[in-house]
Amino acid sequence: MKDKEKESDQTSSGLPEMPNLPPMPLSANMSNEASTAIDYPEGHRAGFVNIVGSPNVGKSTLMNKLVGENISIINKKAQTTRHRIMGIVNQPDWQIVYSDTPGVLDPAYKLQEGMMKFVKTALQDADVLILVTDVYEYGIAHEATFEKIAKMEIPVFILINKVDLEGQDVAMERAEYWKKRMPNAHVAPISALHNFNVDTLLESIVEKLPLAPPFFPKDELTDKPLRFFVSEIVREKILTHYKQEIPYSCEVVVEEFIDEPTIFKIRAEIRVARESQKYIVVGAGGRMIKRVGTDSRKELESFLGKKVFLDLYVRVDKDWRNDEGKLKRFGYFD
Ligand SMILES: Nc1nc2c(ncn2[C@@H]2O[C@H](COP(=O)(O)OP(=O)(O)O)[C@@H](O)[C@H]2O)c(=O)[nH]1
Ligand SMILES: [Mg+2]
Repeated sequence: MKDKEKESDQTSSGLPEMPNLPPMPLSANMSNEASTAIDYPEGHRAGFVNIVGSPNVGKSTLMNKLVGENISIINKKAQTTRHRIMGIVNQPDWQIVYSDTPGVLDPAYKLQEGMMKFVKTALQDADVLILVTDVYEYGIAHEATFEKIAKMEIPVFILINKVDLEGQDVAMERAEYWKKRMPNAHVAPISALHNFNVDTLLESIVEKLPLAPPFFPKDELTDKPLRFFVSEIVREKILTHYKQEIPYSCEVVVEEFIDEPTIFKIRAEIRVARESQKYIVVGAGGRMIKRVGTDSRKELESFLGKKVFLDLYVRVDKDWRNDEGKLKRFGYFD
């Protein structure tokens, strides 16, 4: 009898049956329909335009400007972006799937290894590559990545960002430097923050797109579900409010996300790596966490377009940054 029961737990392939998972809320514009179901005109162009570069050069700012929506969080602290985030721009006869990626670096811990994996796949599946640098940079933060890009046969744009901070001379000098280092690349100065040269860039990108059907339904804006953006908004507030290692030791996990007619009820946990960090994040008398909560709720309300009740907790998740199992659950590894 016991054996029989055991047997009934197995599917015909011999693998245990999938557990009954609760449904994941998806954003309204998310869908898993195959691209064959989408209508598109003859001569349609589509491609993956992937944005890479050193930390803090303005990749996410550029991505948001190109997409026209704030889908990637921006902060003056380095390593703000931890995931590969897609932003889709649609026109009747073309579709661009941009990918914002974490800044390139030599990984010092497992989380950063996961972040670099996103960069690696973005290098592999790009139809057009955008390497963002800024007026201060010679070379990029991870030379091996640069060597890889230099050997690519797809169109590569090298964009020298933040030209608003330096004169024309510096921009010209940097452009010469990059043209020498990568003669096949299209080099251009931009200011993502001030929208300088961004429209011209878009036109050049469209010209380089291969003939292809759309990859996503034409009304989709991103590949990520709404709750991903919820955790990112809270994480951005953590980057703003805390110093030193705290932002790099926090992960935000959305534990509950209930969409009611007039309100979103959200429960999120800030996971820290050590007990001492928990005290800092909570702050004296809970003052710090309250500030993060209030700021997050305000931004969530404007992002979601509805009232938000946000329940924010802090929990120690010991050394999560180096735990592959946990990182998998947080979406950093497949
Ligand atoms: N002055 C100036 N600052 C910029 C520009 N683009 C981005 N920034 C700033 O640079 C910092 C890093 O930007 P972010 O987009 O998060 O960089 P990422 O790490 O490469 O994604 C932020 O404080 C931005 O506001 C620009 O064109 N000019
Ligand atoms: Mg970024």
